Amino acid sequence: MHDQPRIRAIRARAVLAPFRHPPAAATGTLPSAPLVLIDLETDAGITGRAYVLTYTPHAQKPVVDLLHSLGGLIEGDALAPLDLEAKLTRRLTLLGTPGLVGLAVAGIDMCAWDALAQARGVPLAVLLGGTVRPVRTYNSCGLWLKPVDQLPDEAEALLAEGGFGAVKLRLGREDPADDLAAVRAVRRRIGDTVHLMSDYNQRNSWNEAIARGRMLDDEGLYWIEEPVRHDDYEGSARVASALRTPIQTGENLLGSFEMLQALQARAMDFVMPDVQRIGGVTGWLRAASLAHAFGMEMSSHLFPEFSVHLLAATPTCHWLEYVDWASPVLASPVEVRNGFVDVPDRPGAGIEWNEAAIRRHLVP
Ligand code: SMN
Ligand code: MG
Repeated sequence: MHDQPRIRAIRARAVLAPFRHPPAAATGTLPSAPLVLIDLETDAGITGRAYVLTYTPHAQKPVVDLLHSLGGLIEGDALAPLDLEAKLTRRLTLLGTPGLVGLAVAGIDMCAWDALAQARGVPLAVLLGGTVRPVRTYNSCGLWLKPVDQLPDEAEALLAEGGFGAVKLRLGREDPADDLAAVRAVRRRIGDTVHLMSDYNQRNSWNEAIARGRMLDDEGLYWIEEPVRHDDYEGSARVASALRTPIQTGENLLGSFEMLQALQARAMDFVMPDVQRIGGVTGWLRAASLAHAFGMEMSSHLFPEFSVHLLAATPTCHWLEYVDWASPVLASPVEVRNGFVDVPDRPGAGIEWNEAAIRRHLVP
């Protein structure tokens, strides 16, 4: 029998991390990033680390409390992520695990996988059977819903900061003509060889999405993301079959069973689960198998620190979404070189806190 570390405790802290480009999407705005930083301590002297994003500061304290009390449920348990997931899911079946509970469970799962990879002395991607390799990424840090004349300079600056070959533009202005003007202004500046992703953040009815999508169908967009409400799989499927531009969705899928339903409904051409909503590393692996079975390219949503490892172990690996939202509290933030992020060549997922910065941004 090999040594199996056991879980000692979970500690969680809330921080508000400042943005370089505060998000302003069709779904709303964020003044700062409300993060919950999680440490899972084991009896082997190894600490697993991850963070979750609550989108609103009002949800931070409840998630911290949930993490502390769920930590009590798994104290003394073996560091075996699949067993922990099964135990927590079973204990929470009557309540169900979407929402804040799901975020907490996903955060614990990510910490457990990180700690296990550290215990084995390998990067998370390697523990999952992949290799330390570069993953293609696009810059998603800017190009929010702002005046069209500001976009070309910003697009150019975003591309330059990591030698990016791809960038995402947010859509969903009141007047569809303004979205078209935004796409054209950015395209004119970045040229034809740079990939331009776009995101409606669920703002349209499916009729509207088709009408707006037809206006953009000849603009060479790499994908149109979330054209309709995220859970309207049938509406999204109608849009996908009406347009030539690929439809991308997935950031709001809660777990692999929802993903299966969306895939079966042909709701999208490309899929991009979010590691905290899909159920952590465990949920991601299940989602990656589904994407493989459906022959569908799979990208990530936010969380580049974990997602780079996961995409390196995803059979239909497509694009890493690069955002720097947690960078202010990380000791070694994700770095982009020539449009790629390297899987960090150190044990675990590679998350280490910048404690001095955390003290500055801590929510008391
Ligand atoms: C997004 C994510 C988080 C907040 C606002 C907007 C966007 C994306 O949908 O895909 O990055
Ligand atoms: Mg999106």
